Amino acid sequence: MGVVNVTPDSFSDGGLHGTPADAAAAARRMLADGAALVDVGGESTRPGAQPVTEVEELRRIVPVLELLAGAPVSIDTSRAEVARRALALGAIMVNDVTGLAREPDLAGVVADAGADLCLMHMQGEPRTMQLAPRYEDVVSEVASFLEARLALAVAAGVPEERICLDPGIGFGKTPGQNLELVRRLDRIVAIGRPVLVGLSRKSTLARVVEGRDARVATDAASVGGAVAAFDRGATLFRVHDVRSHVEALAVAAAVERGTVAP
Ligand code: HH2
Repeated sequence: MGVVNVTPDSFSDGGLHGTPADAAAAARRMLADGAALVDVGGESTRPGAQPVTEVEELRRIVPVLELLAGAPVSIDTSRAEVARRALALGAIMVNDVTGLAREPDLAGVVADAGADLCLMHMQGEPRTMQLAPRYEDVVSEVASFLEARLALAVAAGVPEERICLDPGIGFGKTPGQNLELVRRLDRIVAIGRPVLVGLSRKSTLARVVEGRDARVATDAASVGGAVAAFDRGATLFRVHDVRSHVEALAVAAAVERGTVAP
């Protein structure tokens, strides 16, 4: 899954795509590089980010989705109305970083459209989530949350086969908690749905490589994180540099199979 942020303030690519045409061109490059889908988002969820209005979120994403008609697009939103508009414009998946906590009606919108749904765990909200993340056991708490949200989505009519789960790396978690979630990813995988991870360029990886104050990790660090998550059962990867991840994960998968051809 290639990341296409149409925001002025996203943590690694904020302001990168100046116009809708730039964003759509970047998305098409990611698909040409081997992405299975592109995740278009109009509201930054980086630590400290302020929410944008629904009108502004729509203003940012609609022109990009219009230009991407026919391409496999996921919409990164936690708002039901934004999801509804995006699905009407051809998006095939909704990626909700609040796991239906912000607008539970979103599940019905996904169900009506017959779309896929990604449910992610977040503690708190982006504006404050990194101030004091607190867990007894981060892995079992994230797993319990995801199990409960999966049940909620299914009860709202989204078929289980259309749902994937995401531990939400960096969303209300310390660097140690993020690494622990990847180390024990088997607990999330055991829920029985495909697991998506977003480690790409996140500060936990930069901390590992560069020390305390680093904020944006390199693509090499990101690839290392993705391969470690793959080894523990992740099957979907939300990434900025698609080509390096496609190549690294193709090799990791070939080693897993023990054959060159899939
Ligand atoms: N991470 C970000 C945004 N959306 N969605 C899922 N499912 N998983 C993630 O880990 C995830 C996500 C944050 O990264 P980015 O989009 O690059 O930055 P921003 O939120 O500042 O736009």
